[in-house]
This record gives sequence, C-alpha cells and structure tokens, in this order.
Amino acid sequence: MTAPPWFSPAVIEALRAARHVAVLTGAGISAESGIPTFREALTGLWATYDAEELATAEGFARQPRVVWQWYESRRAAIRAAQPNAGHRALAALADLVPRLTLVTQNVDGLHRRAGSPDVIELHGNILRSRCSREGIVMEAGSTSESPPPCARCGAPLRPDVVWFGEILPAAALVAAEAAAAACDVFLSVGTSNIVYPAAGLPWSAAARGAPVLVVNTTAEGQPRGPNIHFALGPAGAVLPALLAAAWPRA
Ligand code: BV8
Repeated sequence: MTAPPWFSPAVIEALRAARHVAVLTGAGISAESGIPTFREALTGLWATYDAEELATAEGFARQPRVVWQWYESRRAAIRAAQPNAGHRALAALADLVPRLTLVTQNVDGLHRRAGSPDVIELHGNILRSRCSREGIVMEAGSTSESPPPCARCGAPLRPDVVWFGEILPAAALVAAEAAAAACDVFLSVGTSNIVYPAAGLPWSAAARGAPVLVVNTTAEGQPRGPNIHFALGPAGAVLPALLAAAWPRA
C-alpha cells in the first residue's frame, strides 16, 4: 500500500465541490469484515465454489440443497461480521456532501448496518428469502439444511438475490444508472468490474468527464482513462483517509 497522499488534488477538489457523489461498492469493501470476496484466489468464494454453478437458477433447480447450504453458510458468516471503517466512512460521507447515491453489488447488508441511510442493492440481499414460485419476499428464517417450503404455496424458498442470468431489480438499476449519469464524482470501491450491468456504471461517469476514483488493493483489471484515478490500498484505510483529506475539519 503506497503511503498517503493517495489522492490527486484534482480528486480532492472535485469531491469538496461536488453536489452529487455516486459510489459503487463490491465485495472488496467487506473483505476487512472477514467476508471472502468472490474472485480472489485462495480466500475468494469463486475459488472455493463454482459460484457460476451455484449462483444461478439452474444450479438451484439442479441441486437445491447444495445451493441453499452455500447461502446458509454465507448468511452465518455475514451475521457474525461487523461493518468496517470503510462502510462507516461511506455512512459519514452522506453527511458531508449535498447528495450521495450509494450503490452496492454486495448482498451482505453491511452498509445499512454501518448507518448508510439509503443503499441501492443491485443484487438483492442474502438475509432475505423469497418464494421461488410467487416471489413473495420474507426475512430469512432459522437455518435449515434444505430450502424451506413457502408457507403460502409450498414451493421452495430461495435467497432474495439476483443470480447470473437474472435481471436486476428495475428501480435499483434505473436509480444507479441515473446517478452515474448525473454525479460530479464517482467512487468505485472494492470491485473487480467483471459483473455487468454494475461494472458499466463507473465508466459511464468517466465517459461524461466526471472524475472516477478507484479504491482497490490493486489496479489490475481496472480500465484506465483520463478521468480515472487510483487510490491503492484497503478500503478500510483509504476511505477514512479520503474523507480526512477532503474535509480536514469534519
Ligand atoms: C444480467 C448475487 C440480463 C448472488 C451476483 C450470459 C447470460 C446472462 C448474462 C450474462 C451472460 N454472460 C455474461 C452475462 C452478464 C452477467 C455477467 O456480468 N457475468 C460475468 C461473470 C461476466 N451478468 C448477469 O448475469 C446479471 N444479469 O445481465 O441480466 C440478462 C438476463 C438474461 C440473459 C441475458 C442478460 C446478473 C449479475 C448479478 C449476479 N449476482 N451476486 C450472490 O452473491 O451469491 S454477482 C457477484 O459478483 C456478487 O454480487 C459480487 O458483488 C459481484 C461482483 O464482484 P465484486 O463485488 O467485484 O467482487 P470480486 O471478488 O470480483 O472483486 C473484489 C474486488 O475487491 C477485487 O478487485 C479486489 O482487488 C478488491 N479488494 C479486495 N480486498 C479489498 C479490495 N478492495 C478494497 N479494499 C479491500 N480490502
């Protein structure tokens, strides 16, 4: 991790002057809460499971108990986890800028637990279940080995998340795209930019000329461009430092 200052003066000035800041977070912001990311070798769920196999409706139809138990194990880890300084910095950011749109790909609910008032969950929330037939959503119940039956129709419940090949919640995606199209600064935090349509959001902001700050432990795999800046380091350290640099007396 390079020592501070991680931030170009242009980014700090743009942040200070911003009327509207948009943020997209990915699994990396929850890594310091002890939740494995998807694609990092060794620790990533992507390496441990064939997530493309498990995080799909086809995978659930083929092996409901395996998929359900994978989600139950992730739910247990998430319930035991705490928001970290990165989540808390983004919650504090809401009070420092006139308008903040916080969009997350994460399904762990940690932004809300950190105090962020409005969170756009593009990929749903693992702590909710829904009927696989009628779509009725409910809080996840007690742990079970296999998908419990829907109390109304008896169909198996499934996690209330967006699987690969499924469309994102329309209102969430429209709000996220509107923020990327209107924001003065875009922060891309802890995401590998692999999964679409979320991965397109920062770059539509950059294409308009809005500065994009990538907060990540690596620049690997991140697109480059004149409006794309990097702050390399763990989000739990970089985001508090960013707020301190932009609002030293806050
Ligand atoms: C869609 C919920 C329209 C479930 C997730 C074929 C058919 C259909 C669609 C496609 C297709 N081929 C491609 C697609 C599109 C597909 C896609 O993008 N696939 C990828 C793999 C290429 N997208 C979809 O399917 C989407 N739907 O397109 O619908 C449609 C419909 C039908 C037919 C055609 C089109 C749905 C996408 C949503 C999938 N669901 N999650 C669950 O969680 O179980 S996605 C999953 O990946 C998670 O939500 C995760 O958040 C997300 C993105 O990953 P990241 O968050 O970026 O995490 P990752 O591990 O990759 O990276 C972590 C980063 O953090 C790294 O950069 C690392 O360096 C960094 N980091 C680590 N530690 C730190 C850190 N940074 C800072 N600090 C640290 N401490």
